[in-house]
Amino acid sequence: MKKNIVYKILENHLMAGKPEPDNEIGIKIDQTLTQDATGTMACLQFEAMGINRVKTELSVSYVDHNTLQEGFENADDHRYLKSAAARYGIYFSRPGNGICHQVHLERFGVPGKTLLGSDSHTPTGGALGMMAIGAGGLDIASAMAGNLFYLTCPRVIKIELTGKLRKWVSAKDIILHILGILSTKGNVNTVLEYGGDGVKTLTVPERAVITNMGAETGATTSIFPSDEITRIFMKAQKREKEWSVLEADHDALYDRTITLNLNDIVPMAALPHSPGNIAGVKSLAGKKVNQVAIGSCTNSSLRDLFIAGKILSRGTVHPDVSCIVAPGSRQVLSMISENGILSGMISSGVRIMENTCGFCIGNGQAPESGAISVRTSNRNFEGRSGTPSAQVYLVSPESAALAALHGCFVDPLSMPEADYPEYSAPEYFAVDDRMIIPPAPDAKIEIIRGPNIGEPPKNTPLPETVSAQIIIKTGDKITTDHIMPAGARLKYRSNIKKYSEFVFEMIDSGFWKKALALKEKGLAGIILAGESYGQGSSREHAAMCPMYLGIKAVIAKSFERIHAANLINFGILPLVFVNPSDYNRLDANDEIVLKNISRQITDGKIIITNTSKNISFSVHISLSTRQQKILLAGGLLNYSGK
Ligand code: MIC
Ligand code: SF4
Repeated sequence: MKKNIVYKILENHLMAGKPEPDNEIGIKIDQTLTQDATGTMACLQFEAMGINRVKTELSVSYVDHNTLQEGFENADDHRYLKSAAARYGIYFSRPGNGICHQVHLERFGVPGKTLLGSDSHTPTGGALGMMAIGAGGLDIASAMAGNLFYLTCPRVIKIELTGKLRKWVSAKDIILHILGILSTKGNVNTVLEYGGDGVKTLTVPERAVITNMGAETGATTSIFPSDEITRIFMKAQKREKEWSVLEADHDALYDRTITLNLNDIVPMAALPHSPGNIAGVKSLAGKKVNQVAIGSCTNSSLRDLFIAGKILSRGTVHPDVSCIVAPGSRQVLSMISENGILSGMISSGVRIMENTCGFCIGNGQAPESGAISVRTSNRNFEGRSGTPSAQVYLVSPESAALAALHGCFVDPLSMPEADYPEYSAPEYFAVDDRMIIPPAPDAKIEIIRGPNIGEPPKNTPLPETVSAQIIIKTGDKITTDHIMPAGARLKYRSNIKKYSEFVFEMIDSGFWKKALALKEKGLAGIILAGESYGQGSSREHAAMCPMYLGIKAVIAKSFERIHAANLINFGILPLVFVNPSDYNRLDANDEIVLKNISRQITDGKIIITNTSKNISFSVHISLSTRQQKILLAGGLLNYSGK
């Protein structure tokens, strides 16, 4: 049979289930990646599993998210992670070494391997021909313990690229264009596989922009072939030996094909407040801009900073604009400091930031009230920048640099072609792994915990009858940023009792108190939601903290993949309306009852009685036998018997 790249990798790693769309399959995970914001809890969960050393081929723990050390909490987490990495056989990428996805691409990714990461942008690794998937921390801990990763076998959409990008148009415009077609919902359990002649015109860092932001479609991952371009990149990273070719068979089968001629792509932008709200930059030309932020795991490679830096160094940052640049890695930073790009940026008035996630996650650089902030990152959810009234637009480095100089949006295609900076990738990158600490040769290492680091919370098995109250009714597209805010709140990630006080902070800051009051009365809490609940970040705290507050079910019109899996891992029922209009008949404070849970879960359909309104309605839940057992046990940690 003619195989696409996705099925070639899946079949090579298949350990359970039939590899057919919509079946649950279990695959072997070769590599894992964790970062400090999700990784501290993942590591605590790994410890709770009682395994001596990780069982993967490679596991790397990065510190890149919570690097603003206001108070002792983040530094304590870093110290804990460093000691746990040495103890359990994990490589440790020190703070200052760079953003996990950029560094993993540079130093560790290998074509044809599986990578599971506790971060939704793990698919960045697909640029090297890896099957790279984001998941909740508990799933990563379980993979580090040598267990299989279970996923719904995906459908594969082929994105056939032809032609070549014009000058002033770049990879970010391609993925924004694709988001305009696919949107941020309705792509659960699909993989985007790239092919066609246009692929050969894109270098690995450009492919990585596309696989990175593919996460915003909700797809399981995105993947490129591993070809000659991949070999050249890996050689330049002094890792040519780890390269191998990986291509789809001629006439391989796909669920659907989308063809894009790269010559037709124009500069694009995602408008507030969704990465799926797409328009051409031309339609924004002249609109005033207050902040420009260049960086994040989407656009912080040497190529991107070279182009942006060349443009910026031709002038001065506009007096009404605050322009910041955060390089993606120490490798990128050291190369731009050697080739003069950094000094060009400094002289144009750029504010140079640490090479971390920083502004992207609202850790510092919150813009002024009501600001128009133009960013090269991948998410512009309301409030994520740290300023609730800000309007965030996502664009390419080219569009961002022009906006910084002009103080307003400028259509890059209105610039003379001859002014487009010429970039050619270096023969060798500045490889220096001294900021990556290999694990200790044996397990005789003391693990150091600070006072903010608690135990992973435990749940109780699901009772046969759940008497509950709806605490909140949200709308569509609720992101995990809405459920569990990041930014300044992130430092409580290792302290679930404290972090739980911020559940739904932006929508209803009293949520946690209401939930705890119900819990004390012996009633469960229910969350009611619209379409695409749980978009965005993989943060399992968006399930773990509601669990801590006594939430037993989320009833929604639809769920996003990673969040639905996290809810199951923490013993919360992800229930989908059979008839979506029933959503309109329910309200916050309604009391509801779910009976005969174990039988109804097995049937896949549950009848719920609303005792406040004297009505009943049906929801469905589609679970494998394994997932049914996890839910009834009260979550994955209980199910694993630990
Ligand atoms: C994000 O971009 O939202 C994050 C912060 O990287 C998250 C991970 C987290 O919540 O720590 C993600 O994308 O999964
Ligand atoms: Fe970090 Fe932003 Fe990338 Fe998330 S999206 S990993 S916060 S840079």
